[in-house]
Amino acid sequence: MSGLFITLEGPEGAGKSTNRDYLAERLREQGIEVLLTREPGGTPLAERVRELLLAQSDEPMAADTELLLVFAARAQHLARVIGPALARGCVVLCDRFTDATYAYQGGGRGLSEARIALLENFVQGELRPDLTLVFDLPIEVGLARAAARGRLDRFEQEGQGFFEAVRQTYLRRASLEPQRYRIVDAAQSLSQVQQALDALLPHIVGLCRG
Ligand code: T5A
Repeated sequence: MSGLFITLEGPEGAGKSTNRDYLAERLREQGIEVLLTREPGGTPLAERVRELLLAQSDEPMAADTELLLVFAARAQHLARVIGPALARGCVVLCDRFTDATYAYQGGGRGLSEARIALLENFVQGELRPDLTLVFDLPIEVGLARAAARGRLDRFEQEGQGFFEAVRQTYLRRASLEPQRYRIVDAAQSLSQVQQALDALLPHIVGLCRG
């Protein structure tokens, strides 16, 4: 695989989608071919799995079911979109990936990291992101931003403890592998966050150009 795989992560309402688009613009200005995508989703079939994951339902979803659905969507996304894009040398900017599984299904739901790692290896082989930007902010700030947009999805209705565990899992993973992760203070104003991304741009462009 000759492209570059960049993922954007963080708790609810951290500004991942907004800043993914901003970063894509900056990279395209440098003549870099960029593919934007997201998880869960990224293909028509994986988007249908996303709907199952986010929808409220009278039947509670077992944590293992949730985990398997996340990885089922990911297998499809990798086969149809991410893998081919990396093979043709694209920079892939993906809004959430497997770090979200460790954060939500691991930290939030309490599933073991070993179980998640088993599926990660099965579905992804050796593929891991080359760079992961973690948009970090106090969970109440992110939840307020998400709530301002309207109806909450199934995850957004979880409690404070769930989201605190999500946030701490991201921070712990980032501290264990500092060469892959960059933490962005997402509680700042949008223009300050984008200044922070501008400061990271030379590093990102350097990675893109190999
Ligand atoms: N999930 C996902 C799992 O459980 N396991 C997995 O493996 C994966 C991949 C959906 C859910 O799926 C779960 C986690 C999620 O709960 P999602 O849609 O990507 O995933 O998640 P959300 O966090 O819900 O997406 P959001 O769209 O809410 O958040 P974003 O993308 O972080 O934020 P964004 O850019 O849409 O911004 C939200 C609002 O805030 C404003 C924006 O304009 C927007 O209105 N905003 C700011 N306002 C002030 N200051 C700033 N700095 C701002 N930045 C953005």
